[in-house]
Amino acid sequence: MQVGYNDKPERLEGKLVYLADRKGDLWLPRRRAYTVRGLYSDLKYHDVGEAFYQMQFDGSVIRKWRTAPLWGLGSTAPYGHDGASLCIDDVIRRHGGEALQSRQAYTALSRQERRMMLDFLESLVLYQTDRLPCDIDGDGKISDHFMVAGMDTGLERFNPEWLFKVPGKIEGPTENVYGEKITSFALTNVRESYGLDLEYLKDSDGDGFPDVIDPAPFKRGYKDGEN
Ligand code: HEM
Ligand SMILES: [Ca+2]
Ligand SMILES: [Ca+2]
Repeated sequence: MQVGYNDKPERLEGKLVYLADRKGDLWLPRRRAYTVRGLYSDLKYHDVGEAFYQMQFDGSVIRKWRTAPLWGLGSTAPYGHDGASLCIDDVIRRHGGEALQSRQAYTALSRQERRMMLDFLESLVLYQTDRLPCDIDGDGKISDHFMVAGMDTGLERFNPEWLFKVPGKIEGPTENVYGEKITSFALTNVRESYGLDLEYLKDSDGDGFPDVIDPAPFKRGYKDGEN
């Protein structure tokens, strides 16, 4: 999904981008490389000092942690693998070891410069793709009343259930326990849309073992709970 800011409705909007080409009846994946922007991690392990060390129950000590991607930082407090830092300033000041110079550079900034740095880090917020307005049927518009399986689902957005082979059909307008009018997004065709009756998913006794591998497909429990 390509996401950009649209000045007119003043919101982030998405657009589906195909990573495959249609050839006859088949979709052929392009398999080309792509760049992920804004991850802010080297995805490597570093010793960032004692303040991050963790003693395990067997007495061994974990000294290296994988650099946590900073995207989403603004809404993912508390920080550090242990969540021991309640704010971003705290977790930066916890850095030592291989990151000592970075911490020193940070603490040497003026108050105002530090504020700018934190403002930037706090601006790294991830959005929920399934709530993002998005043109998923490719007609070039984002509909306010997107119809799926004959039901008005409201704002057109990237909800995977709309893209199923058998799209999810929502319950639609109803009343909640307070008598208020609401739209229920509960699916009324869960079995068909999720393919729960497909040969390899069908689970007649509902014990989590599909019939095809369940020695007793009509008694709950694998081999009736014997083993
Ligand atoms: C000014 C530069 C830096 C800033 C602003 C910064 C910021 C941060 C923040 C905000 C976190 C917490 C992320 C979270 O919990 O979601 C973090 C974690 C981490 N950072 Fe940095 N960092 C800096 C430099 C470095 C450097 C130079 C290294 C390594 C050489 C490093 C290694 C790590 C590691 C390994 C973690 C994960 C710690 C854990 O999971 O407990 N950082 N950093
Ligand atoms: Ca559309
Ligand atoms: Ca079963």
